[in-house]
Amino acid sequence: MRKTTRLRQLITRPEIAFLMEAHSGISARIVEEAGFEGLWGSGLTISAGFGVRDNNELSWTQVTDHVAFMTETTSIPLLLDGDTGYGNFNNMRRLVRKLEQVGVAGVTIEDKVFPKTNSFLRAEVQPLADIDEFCGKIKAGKDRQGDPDFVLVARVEALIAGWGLGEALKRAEAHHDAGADAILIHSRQSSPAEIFAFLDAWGGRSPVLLVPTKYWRTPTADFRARNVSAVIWANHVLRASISAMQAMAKQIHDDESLLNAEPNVAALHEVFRLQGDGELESAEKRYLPVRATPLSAIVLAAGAGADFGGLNANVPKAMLKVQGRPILARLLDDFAHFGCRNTVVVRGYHAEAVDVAGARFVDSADFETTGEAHSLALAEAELTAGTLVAFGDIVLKRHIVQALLEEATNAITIAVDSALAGAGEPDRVRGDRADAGRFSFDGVRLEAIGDAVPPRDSHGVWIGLLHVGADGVTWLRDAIGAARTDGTLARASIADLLARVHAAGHPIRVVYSRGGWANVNDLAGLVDASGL
Ligand code: SPV
Ligand code: MG
Repeated sequence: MRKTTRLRQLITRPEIAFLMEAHSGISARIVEEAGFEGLWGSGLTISAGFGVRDNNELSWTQVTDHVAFMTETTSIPLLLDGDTGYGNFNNMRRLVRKLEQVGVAGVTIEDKVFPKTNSFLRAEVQPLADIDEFCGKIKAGKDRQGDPDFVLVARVEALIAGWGLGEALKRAEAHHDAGADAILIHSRQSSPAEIFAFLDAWGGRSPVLLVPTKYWRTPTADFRARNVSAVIWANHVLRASISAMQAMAKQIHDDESLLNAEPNVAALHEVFRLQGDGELESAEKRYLPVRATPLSAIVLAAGAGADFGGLNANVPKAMLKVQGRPILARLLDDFAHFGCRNTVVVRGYHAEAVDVAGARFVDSADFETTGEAHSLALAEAELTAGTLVAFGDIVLKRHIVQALLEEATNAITIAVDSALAGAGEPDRVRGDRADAGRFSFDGVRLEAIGDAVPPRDSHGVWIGLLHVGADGVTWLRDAIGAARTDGTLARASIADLLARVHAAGHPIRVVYSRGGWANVNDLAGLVDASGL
């Protein structure tokens, strides 16, 4: 059912309806969840929420833009307090059309003069509109509405302005004749007497809405007994939040701590729930591309490092800082950037000093006498399809990880720096082709790795980063098992394991890049890394 139709039903059915004030998207949602059938978009509380006065200090477009958030977050109809219609009949026509566009179900306009003043302020400055002029505004609004069920409520301010019952009835009659769907009769008295007198005299000629802010002691049974169509609780959600905000701001200010605050505020997950985060989560599942396999990482950070001039006396090289961040933390950030949420770090030298957020740890007791393959074997259980294996002492530019992941397959894919082709570094690599430039690096296969590659034949150097796919997991585990069996595991390098995989006839893919990384194994490496 359209919200307009629903609002019309609420005010025309025999049973009383209750409209609750809201002034923002979140308050509107809270009101709906409380069980209310309709919303009152209060001019007073929307202005107050912006910290301005209820004197048309907000422009009409600021109001309509804001109210759009309230209708977007709710499914119950909203009756907007349209003040005096923000001008003459022409402004009123524009208002009605705009309100329909933003999903507002109805509007109330009051027979005062623009810019209006809140009805409870200064009785002496509540000039009433000329009746004919106001009736023209009602007609213009009704003529312009596109949806026949859009509701226009005419609000009679004669009692507020102190003109008495006779004037109130005269105006109600005129507004009704001009086409208003309902009358809102307002009073500033703490007794409902003048409202009841009006209701008795009006005799149900049209639906009537009340705002019992001042005559709040009146039992709702009395409104029911007089066939009131709808009661508007006009400002209580905002007033409740003001009290809560004042108390909490003061408490935290005085305590300089959140200790007494946290138990007395809505939980953060309640905020997320009200914002509709649950919907976004399921939409993400539906619309975002999913990685076939989630990304995880094993980082080998057991070694002390060579010559750092004492910098690594109490921390392993992976914890040395580059541009203010430990090398390991930077690496984890780089991996997290590509969706890696599960990292295991193998620690050894000064294990207690290796402490980075978001990682789990495996400790190597004999890191002094063992090498890379031994460390990897300690984390063997973590080797799953979609695992990055990396040395803990490399500093990278992210495009290297990106290129590796783009080329990654079910096999094993290794990142190779072709700028070091022909150099005598360890972990030399020979592919079935040299790096022939930016657009020709796809599909290169490993032919040899490590000492088996004479420097002059090398196409580059493995940078200490590889990706293992589903098949690669099995091959790498087999290689670890074989090294364990022949007693070479303890001293073996990762390159040795890769050589075994290759020797067993399995394909290893090579992804070339040029520079953009540093291996921080000594002071010179640390200097290189700072330039990245
Ligand atoms: C409002 O809520 O803004 C109203 C009702 O117009 S009252 O404040 O009582 O005028
Ligand atoms: Mg108002």
